[in-house]
Amino acid sequence: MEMTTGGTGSLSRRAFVGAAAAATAIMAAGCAPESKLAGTGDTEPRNYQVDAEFDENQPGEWKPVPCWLLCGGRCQLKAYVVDGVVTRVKTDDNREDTLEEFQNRACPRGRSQRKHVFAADRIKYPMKRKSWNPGGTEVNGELRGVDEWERISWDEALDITASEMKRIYDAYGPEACFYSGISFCLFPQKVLPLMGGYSNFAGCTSYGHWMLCSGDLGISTEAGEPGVMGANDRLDMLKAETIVLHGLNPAWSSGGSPAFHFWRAKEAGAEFIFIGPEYNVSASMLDARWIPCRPNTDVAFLLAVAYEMLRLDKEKGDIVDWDFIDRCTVGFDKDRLPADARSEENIYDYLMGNIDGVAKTPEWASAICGTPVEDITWYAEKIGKNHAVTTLYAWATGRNTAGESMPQAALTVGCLGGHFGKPGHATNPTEIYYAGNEGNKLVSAGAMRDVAVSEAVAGNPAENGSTVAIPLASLWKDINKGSYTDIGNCDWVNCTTAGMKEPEEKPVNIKMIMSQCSQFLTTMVDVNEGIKAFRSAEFVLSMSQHFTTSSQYADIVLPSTTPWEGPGYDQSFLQLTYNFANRETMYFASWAVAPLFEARSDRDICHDLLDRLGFNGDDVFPYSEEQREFDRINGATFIDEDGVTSRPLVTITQEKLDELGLDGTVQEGVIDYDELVKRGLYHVPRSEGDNRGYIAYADFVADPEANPRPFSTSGKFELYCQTKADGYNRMGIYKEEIKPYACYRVGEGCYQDSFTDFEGGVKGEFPLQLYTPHYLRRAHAGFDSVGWLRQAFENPVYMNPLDAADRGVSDGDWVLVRSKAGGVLRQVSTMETLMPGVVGIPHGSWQEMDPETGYSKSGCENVLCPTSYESGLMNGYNSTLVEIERYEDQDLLADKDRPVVLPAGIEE
Ligand SMILES: Nc1nc2c(c(=O)[nH]1)N[C@H]1C(S)=C(S)[C@@H](COP(=O)(O)OP(=O)(O)OC[C@H]3O[C@@H](n4cnc5c(=O)[nH]c(N)nc54)[C@H](O)[C@@H]3O)O[C@H]1N2
Ligand SMILES: Nc1nc2c(c(=O)[nH]1)N[C@H]1C(S)=C(S)[C@@H](COP(=O)(O)OP(=O)(O)OC[C@H]3O[C@@H](n4cnc5c(=O)[nH]c(N)nc54)[C@H](O)[C@@H]3O)O[C@H]1N2
Ligand code: SF4
Ligand SMILES: [Mo]
Repeated sequence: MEMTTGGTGSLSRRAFVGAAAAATAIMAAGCAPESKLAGTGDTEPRNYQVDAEFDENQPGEWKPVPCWLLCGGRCQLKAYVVDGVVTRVKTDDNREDTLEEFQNRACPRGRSQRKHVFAADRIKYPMKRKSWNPGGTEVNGELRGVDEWERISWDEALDITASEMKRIYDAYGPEACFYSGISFCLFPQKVLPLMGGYSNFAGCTSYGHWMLCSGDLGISTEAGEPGVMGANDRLDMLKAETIVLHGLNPAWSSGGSPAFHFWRAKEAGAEFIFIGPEYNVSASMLDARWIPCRPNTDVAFLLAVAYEMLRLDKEKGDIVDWDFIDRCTVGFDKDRLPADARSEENIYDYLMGNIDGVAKTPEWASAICGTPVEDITWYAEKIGKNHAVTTLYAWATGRNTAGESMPQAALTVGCLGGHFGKPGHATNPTEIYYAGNEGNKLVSAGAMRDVAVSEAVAGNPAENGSTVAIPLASLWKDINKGSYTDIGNCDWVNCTTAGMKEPEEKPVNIKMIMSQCSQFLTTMVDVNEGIKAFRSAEFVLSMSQHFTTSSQYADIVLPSTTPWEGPGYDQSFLQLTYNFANRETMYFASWAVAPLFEARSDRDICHDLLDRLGFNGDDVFPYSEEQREFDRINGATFIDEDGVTSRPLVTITQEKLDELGLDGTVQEGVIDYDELVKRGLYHVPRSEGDNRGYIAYADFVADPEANPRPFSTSGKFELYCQTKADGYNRMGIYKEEIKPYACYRVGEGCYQDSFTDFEGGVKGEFPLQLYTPHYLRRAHAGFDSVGWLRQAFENPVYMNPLDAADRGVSDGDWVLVRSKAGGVLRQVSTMETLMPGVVGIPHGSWQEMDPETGYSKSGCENVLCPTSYESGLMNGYNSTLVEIERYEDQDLLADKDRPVVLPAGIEE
């Protein structure tokens, strides 16, 4: 196995510089094969551009391996394995890189994946926190995060875990167990239901306000996530005259090939526009025109755009697509209200000022969103009906406290221009995994055999999922105060507001916290409250690959394998993320090495725990992972050249089944089994004019009566949506009534809140608006301890030079960033391309708290993002108000020089 120096603490400074230069070169080159670029992680500087030592003739083999985190992309990695040791990583080289068959090339994180798998902070053995003992009497919870650790055996670890779970479930009931993560992972799927259920959060960390009402409005949610499949495919995007990135940053948030699709559109002549608070790297790459807009003010901006479209249409015509409004929408004005409308109010009257006396003019919006008046007018004309406009929004625009009208404002503007269902025209709330290439999947994996826990264990109330749903925006605070307001939940898949209910106060009494496959102690708002919650529990369990924040604050840590280790890696998490590959690709990667140290797969851990909890692990996991992995291949299908017929992908012979000793179907496909396994992916070719293209909403727009939108009451796009208003208002968390049409509202953490006197221009205690971009160094919290990435990407606080000068700080200075929730220490990086008054801290740093001051030394931005009762089922990460001041402390280490946190007390 490779010995790695993944911890930054053990690398020399000179090596940092060399590796940082290499990573920058990777980014700049973007396309050179990894075998020529990768270093070995040893301590001497070397020429990373040409690695003369690498010899493909040495005995070994390239194995396609997964790149598996929630990173916004899905690319190919291949690991060169010599005697069970991975010596090199490269990316997709299965075919030439052409427009038809682009390569799925890895981003810097994927190219560093070797340093992630073989990281110094991989959990090597089961561990127990020294001052904690089972039984509930020797907890010493305040020592969580600072205590020492001891190595224990697997038997001991599983026995303790099972006995603690039984004790807590017996004494306090299932609701006392909080599963700190997303419920599609194995522990909440296969173990906790059998125990009678568990507590979980309500809402969604990801989609923001796009989650709650997109379906109700008629926006695409059929693929499970709001907006996925709501825009056209990559070849159609070449037909757009104008492409608007509204808050979108594919170069960072959709690693791999998507940036290339956008680049192709640029080459094909598209003009790009970026709307948001910073001129980000994607905007810069595409030479976009920047329309500045402060965070959390997009609704005001869009309302003024709609106002201007109507004005210009009246003045000179040809801006508004009235035919589209008539055929495909309801609710534009009082003559077009839907059947279920309970009010005469409507968006037209609201825009004109007939409802609240304020016309939504560019001047009105500009005072809020900071966009120059003439930019609003220019944009309104630019997106008129006769231009082929594709507008792609980031979910980031909905991760805002007052963003409940964001989806409807976007829809309204898109409908006025008629930008749906036609070549080159699209309006879509997100572009992450399928960025720049939306559409039905052209190749899919087969279903893996599985058995539902309710069937596996007779007589058990196994449908018990989460029994307590604490609104995520107040999650930790509610746990700490022992009660929460039940305002319902929403389904992450095909979400509508139907799940929102009238508020009901309920007690909550958490005694056990369990993490697996999520990093909520880093990724949820108000991390300091989260630490308090962790420290108050009787038992905290983490099933983890690395010594993450959630592991650092646990009592028992069970080492999980990564998908590079096998055999027997559970596919549940991986399977899900595989589906995020662009529509033309599906992965069938292999494992590369044996489990590291004593790590075991989540599946095996859950299996053995079930045995100890009084169940039979074999009942719940009756099939081998080899069989299930084979099912994915055997059942894989692709869409044939006619664009509709689904056919088997892989040729499987009886001899192959016999050789593998697995159950399956003999069939004729288009690729041989061995060839597929060697390649590790299948890529469906595309060409212009083929039958595999995709135009979102094409059927609906062609004939809305025959093809109604599935979740909107009227079957049309709802510019007046009674369901939206009723759903939001039912929860009772807003100070003012939410309207059935797109409406601007001042909420907690809004721009106006940064003033004590908005009209008078007097700023308050927290005058700066913080946004928290998804960052190329990490996939959320994933990759945070990888030395190469720390060296390549600083984790500063971005500030406009004017704001920095006002505070007497400049590049590299240490500052304290303070909000009402906590403090974070960072170095300043000034950017002219950031609106004054707006600052940014990259999302995902693990928390390392200074024990004396309580400030985050590691830059964990969610220490700053506050609990917000008004945000309810979503987190308003980008609505955080802060102040910044110089911080003098000679001992602070730049991020790249900070040692990786390792479990104290455990020998390395
Ligand atoms: N590198 C990397 N990529 C990722 C992830 C990751 O962790 N790391 N996570 C993946 C996941 S799960 C998701 S959900 C997606 C999220 O993808 P997005 O939601 O698109 O990501 P963000 O980086 O939050 O926001 C993108 C840009 O929006 C702008 N922005 C921020 N706030 C506002 C606002 O209020 N208004 C406007 N107009 N613009 C604003 C900023 O310019 C920011 O750079 O990313 C995915 N991709
Ligand atoms: N401030 C701020 N916070 C945000 C956001 C933001 O924009 N700003 N974005 C939000 C968004 S969009 C999202 S989707 C959430 C994501 O929030 P999370 O889901 O909590 O984030 P991840 O870091 O992806 O969590 C997955 C972790 O599980 C672990 N893991 C991965 N695979 C396995 C496995 O097979 N077994 C085990 N045991 N562990 C595994 C890895 O440590 C990884 O870090 O973050 C949200 N948080
Ligand atoms: S975009 Fe995601 S899948 Fe692709 S290489 Fe980067 S981390 Fe891996
Ligand atoms: Mo997300």
